[in-house]
Amino acid sequence: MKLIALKAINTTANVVFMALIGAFLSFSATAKDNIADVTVKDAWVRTTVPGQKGTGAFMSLTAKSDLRLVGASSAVAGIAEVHEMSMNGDVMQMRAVAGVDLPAGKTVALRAGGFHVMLLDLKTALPKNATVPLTLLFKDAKGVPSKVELMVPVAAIAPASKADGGATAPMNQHKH
Ligand SMILES: [Cu+2]
Repeated sequence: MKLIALKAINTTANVVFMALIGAFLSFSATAKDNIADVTVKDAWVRTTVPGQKGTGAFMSLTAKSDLRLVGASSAVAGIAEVHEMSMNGDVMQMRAVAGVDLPAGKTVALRAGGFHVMLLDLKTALPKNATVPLTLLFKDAKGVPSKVELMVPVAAIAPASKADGGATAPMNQHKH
């Protein structure tokens, strides 16, 4: 009888131990999913016409501490890349870049003709007034990753900058 009781205690201890391991693992996962302290303003994604497979996302980013925009992802795109557009003579070219530096406190614009987030292999047409989920991926100087999740409106042209300077709502605060 005593032996059984001890076994039961032992099992309970194991369960507690496993729960602690689980808590530790989920804490580790949370640390990998750091929310970047970046203010995103005036974000928009350009509309597409049927059959169009790529489009750009534009916004201004202000990081609280030195960060680098290193990537993006979106449920509507098979591929999302950080791109830079530039003029080569008369020809507008764009290419994927490794990242865009966001010095602390400095607002960096991703806009037509410059840096942008390129959404490729689009899975759906993006008509005006649609909303696109977009995750921006950052790294700090030590390589620690962080991210920001957004719901970005689709528009044909850059929306006028909001007078109140309202930040684009993070997804978890987004209201319909
Ligand atoms: Cu591009």
